[in-house]
Formats: sequence, structure tokens, C-alpha cells
Amino acid sequence: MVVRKMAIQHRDGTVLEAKKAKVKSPPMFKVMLLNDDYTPMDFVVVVLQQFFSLSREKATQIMLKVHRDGAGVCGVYPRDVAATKVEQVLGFARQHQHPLRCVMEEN
Ligand code: TYC
Repeated sequence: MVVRKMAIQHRDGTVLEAKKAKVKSPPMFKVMLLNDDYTPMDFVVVVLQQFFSLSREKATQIMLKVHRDGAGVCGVYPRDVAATKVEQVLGFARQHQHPLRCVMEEN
């Protein structure tokens, strides 16, 4: 936390000093899916619905973006939440023997 000191000097020489606490918002991380040639499209849509609370329509849009562009953002979260999402997605993909990749990146 950054603390900025502000001083007001009065005519009589007394000084009033106030500290203003500057609250810094926590760093945020994008969770991204990466494309591959093997993971079924339907599986990716289920992942996006289950772990990122997206509608089937929004999940389908993001899956298609990843398929076309190579990567796409699933959501933006504080560090620990983003790390948990990545682990959950990778664990779920591994259970189903799909090579789906999921990464986090500071926003
Ligand atoms: N490219 C995959 C296919 O054609 C689909 C896919 C989409 C895979 C998004 C991964 O993150 C991904 N079956």
C-alpha cells in the first residue's frame, strides 16, 4: 500500500499532516484456452460452461474464437482464482485424455 503524506502549513507555523492511504487494486489475470487439433469442440464448450459459468451460446462463441485465432480469453480473475481455474480445466481435460491447454497471463 502506498501512503502519501500531505502537509498543510498554517500561518502560525503549525503543520497539519494527513496521511492518505492509496488502495491499490489487486493484479488481475486472464485465463486463456489455447487451440489444438484433437480436443473435441463439444468438450471445450462444456469446459467453458462448467468452469467459467458461461451460457452455451457464449461458450460456443469463445470456443470458435480459440479454434480460429489460436487462443481466447475465458475470464479475468485475481491470481489465486485464475490459478485454480487453470488447474481445474487441465485436470478435467487430463481425466478425459484430451490435450487441451489452459494458461493464465497478467492483464
Ligand atoms: N481445434 C479443435 C477441433 O477442431 C477445437 C478446439 C477449440 C480445441 C478450442 C481446443 O481450446 C480449444 N476439434
